[in-house]
Amino acid sequence: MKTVLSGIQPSGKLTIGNYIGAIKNYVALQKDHDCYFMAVDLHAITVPQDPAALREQAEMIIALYVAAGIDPDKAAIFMQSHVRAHAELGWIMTTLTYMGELERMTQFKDKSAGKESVGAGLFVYPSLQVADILLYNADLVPIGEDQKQHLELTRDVAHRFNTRFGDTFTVPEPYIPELGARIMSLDDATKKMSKSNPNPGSYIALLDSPDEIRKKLSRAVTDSGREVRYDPVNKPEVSNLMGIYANFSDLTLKEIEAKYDGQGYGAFKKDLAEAIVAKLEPLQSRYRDIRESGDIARILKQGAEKAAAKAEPILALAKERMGFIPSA
Ligand code: ATP
Ligand code: LTN
Repeated sequence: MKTVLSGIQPSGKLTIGNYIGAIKNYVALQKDHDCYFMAVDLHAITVPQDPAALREQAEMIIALYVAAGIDPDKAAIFMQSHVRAHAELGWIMTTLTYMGELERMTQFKDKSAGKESVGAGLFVYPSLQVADILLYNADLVPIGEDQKQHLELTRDVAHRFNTRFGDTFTVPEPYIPELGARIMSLDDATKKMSKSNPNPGSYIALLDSPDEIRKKLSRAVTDSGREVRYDPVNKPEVSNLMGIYANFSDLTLKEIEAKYDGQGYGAFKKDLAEAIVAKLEPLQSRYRDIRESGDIARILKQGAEKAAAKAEPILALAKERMGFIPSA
């Protein structure tokens, strides 16, 4: 059985971009893979986080994983910081990553742009991600397109380690959705929808109320035409909304075009809002049940134990290959 690993940062409220780009595939992959899904809290602190908000956002991710359909008895659901091997292999991987490689990372460039002081952790962030993935010998990593560059770095560092110290790590493959790999902001189709965007109108959060969802979609930017047609180059805003629609319904892009032929954007946006509400309402109700059940601590304990059991021997082997004296 192949191994799957992925994670989301507790750095804000999860959006439909996180759902389409990542969580939807986590749910699909758990059926026939050995799965590890975490909230990457050690990554989230590479930009300043308020402690109370960090805790709340981390719990939110875990509860949303379960509410979205990840079964904690099938997949390990855990906090990155509960499995200490992440921090340890993370350090080791910073020593195997080149400065030039880190300087080329677009996520670092985007997140540090215009900031006066930037923590060194933001720069070495990708090395920790390399460790996250190699620690489980993951074969597949479900991610959105923005993470492709980090995955390529992971593959390069895995090769580098294997060449220097002998075959140790599996070289992972990305698993990126065909439609929805990059959901764009509702207010600006040149920017990725992102949970840390200060404008809440730019994203739909998985926990937004039905009325918020309707309002945000009615305000979503479109072009001045009235044709519902998939053409990402010339009609990026409408094409983005169509991609979201296809992901939240059983309709294909062609069927969406046919359905709204000659109708303008009003009816299309209204139906899209209802399609999202219909999917999110049951998810939100499961979410509330899980938060109220007090079950999260147990899920996290079980998940961390399963994750550590897989990770520890892989870390021990890597250290031994590098020449560390094994502890007795
Ligand atoms: P932040 O704004 O804090 O950087 P984010 O919303 O970009 O966060 P991450 O925690 O960085 O989310 O990403 C979690 C997963 O969701 C990753 O696999 C990422 O590729 C995916 N993802 C995030 N945003 C989108 C999006 N707009 N479209 C598709 N996938 C996305
Ligand atoms: N860098 C990712 C989050 C992340 C991740 C991982 C994703 C950290 N470790 C391991 C997949 C596998 C992000 O910003 N979305």
